[in-house]
Amino acid sequence: MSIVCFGGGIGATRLWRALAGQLGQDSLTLVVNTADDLWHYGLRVCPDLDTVTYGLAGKQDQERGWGLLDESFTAMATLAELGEDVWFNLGDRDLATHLLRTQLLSRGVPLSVVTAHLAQANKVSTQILPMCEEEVSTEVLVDGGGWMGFQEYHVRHQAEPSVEEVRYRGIEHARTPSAVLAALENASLVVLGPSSPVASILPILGVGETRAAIQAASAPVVAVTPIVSGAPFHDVGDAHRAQLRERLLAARGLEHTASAAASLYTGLADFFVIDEADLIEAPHIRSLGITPIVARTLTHVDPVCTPDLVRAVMSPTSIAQQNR
Ligand code: FO1
Repeated sequence: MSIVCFGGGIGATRLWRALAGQLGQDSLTLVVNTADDLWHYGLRVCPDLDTVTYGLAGKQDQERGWGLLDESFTAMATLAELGEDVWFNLGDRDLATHLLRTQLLSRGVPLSVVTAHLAQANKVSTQILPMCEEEVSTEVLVDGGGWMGFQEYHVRHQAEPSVEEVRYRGIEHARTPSAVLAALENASLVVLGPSSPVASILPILGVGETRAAIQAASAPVVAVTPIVSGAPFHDVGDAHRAQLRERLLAARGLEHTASAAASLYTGLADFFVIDEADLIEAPHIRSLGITPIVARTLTHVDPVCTPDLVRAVMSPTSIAQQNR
């Protein structure tokens, strides 16, 4: 079993951990968004790469969803004492990752090699691939303001202002890594994770020939909804991420619904996993040429849902076998 998974960040990492737990870490290849990376105090920070690495290593702070367990923020508190406006928090232990990454990059080591080194150092055997080597930056045009970087909008401005436009600066120069193409050729299943479609999946699909290579792969492609209508927010972070997703979808003229997310994967996804609460959206998804699969997806609200979601994500492999 060889599963190629696209997406990163908090939502997708929960699913990658569940799949790795069931099938083994070596069964997965993760292709991770780097368009929300930032340079901060001279350091290259790759939030989605780090979230999946820490998540698979069992070192992720589950409550925050990002950063490391047993973290302290003394360096940030000291920067504040020095008069800095600290709006993006790098934990003291997390800083070590950014220091090492930045030093290796400055010596000419490619991001993919740095990422593999960090995975190995964290005892993670899953292949974790950045979506590309080139720097791509998600930027948003906010209502009444100018263009700003993704993290500035998401963290500093708490995704409050509405967004008129989203762009992925530098994407035209980004090339699909050969390791991504090789993984897709050997894949038995392709998964588009429950990540924010506009922030975390579309930048990956926009790189070079990635979208075309997924379409050309013989493996079935299943996407998982990040949106469940009427779901209770687990915590403040959950509510904030929903608002961010909603604002970014609105910039594309889309509603914050599972079927709107599915519409972004038309011509690409064969299957789309929706939550049982959104059964009513199934006909709409079918009309997009995508087969809906219904499951209990809120694994962070109730861990009991995890086996059901894993079963749903894996089900296209048995359908593909039956059709052979
Ligand atoms: N998210 C926040 O809401 N506030 C932060 O200060 C913050 C810092 C941070 C540092 C390292 C890291 O890997 C992630 C961090 N995140 C923070 C999460 C991050 O902004 C996002 O949730 C993702 O970029 C979206 O996937």
